[in-house]
Amino acid sequence: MAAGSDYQRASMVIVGAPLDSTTSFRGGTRLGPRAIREMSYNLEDYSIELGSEISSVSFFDAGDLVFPLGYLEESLDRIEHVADRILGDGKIPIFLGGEHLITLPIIRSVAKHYPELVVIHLDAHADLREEYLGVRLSHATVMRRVSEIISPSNLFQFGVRSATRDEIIFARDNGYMSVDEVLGGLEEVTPVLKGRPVYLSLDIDVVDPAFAPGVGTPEPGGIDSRELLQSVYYLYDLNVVGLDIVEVNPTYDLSGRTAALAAKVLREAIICCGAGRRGKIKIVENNKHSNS
Ligand SMILES: [Mn+2]
Repeated sequence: MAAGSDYQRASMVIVGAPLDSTTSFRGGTRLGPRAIREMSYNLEDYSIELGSEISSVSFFDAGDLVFPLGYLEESLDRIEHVADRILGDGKIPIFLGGEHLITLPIIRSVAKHYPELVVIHLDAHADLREEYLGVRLSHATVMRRVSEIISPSNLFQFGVRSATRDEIIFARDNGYMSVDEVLGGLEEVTPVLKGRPVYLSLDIDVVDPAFAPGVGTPEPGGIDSRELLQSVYYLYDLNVVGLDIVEVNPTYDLSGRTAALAAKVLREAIICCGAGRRGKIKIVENNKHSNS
């Protein structure tokens, strides 16, 4: 919805990364990007909360990457290459998963361009394992690998409610983790992150399975869809240099509600980030999410 046709003029570029290689419990995330696009056509152009139209932001949809099935490293290299190109052109990459491992090659690229990079990670799972099922590259290890690139002290995790004892110890000793909660943690952390380059990695399973059942590894006890949307408004005051929305799995998405939520979150994120690029938009009255 509302994506322009001109790559050159776009400030943001959407890329579908339908990787579904290391998904351990139940597959299907490769169908995520197209389901999010389809649901986007149901949305209004206008965001009441932000007082702005998404069509006022110039963004381009580059379509989906094609991966050689079974060749994981080659697939990850392709993602990194595309991220390099988008960042090299001075644009914000927005990746739609696909499984969470896509975040690793994206961060490899973003960290090259922004050495002071901070990653905000919303997820039911810590994804901090040293290895999983005997391998180091997995959707369950992705944030551990990311922390090796940016340093664990630059990784901020929210909404986590599933982890091993070792993952919790690692997070407590080295990073920042807001267990269960999202909004309270963001309230605490975002003032400190202002001005720094920020990447958002959003695993849709941070939301409770009641609101987002279409995921590979459902974890009860999550936030509701309203709280996820409110979380995204924190991006408004931050210098967002890239983001992803991962793990939407249409195979288990009753009524398409997970893809619908992802599409709406994406609309709000695009407007928030676009506003930062062109000198903040005028916020509607009674909006408590921004003081700009
Ligand atoms: Mn997860």
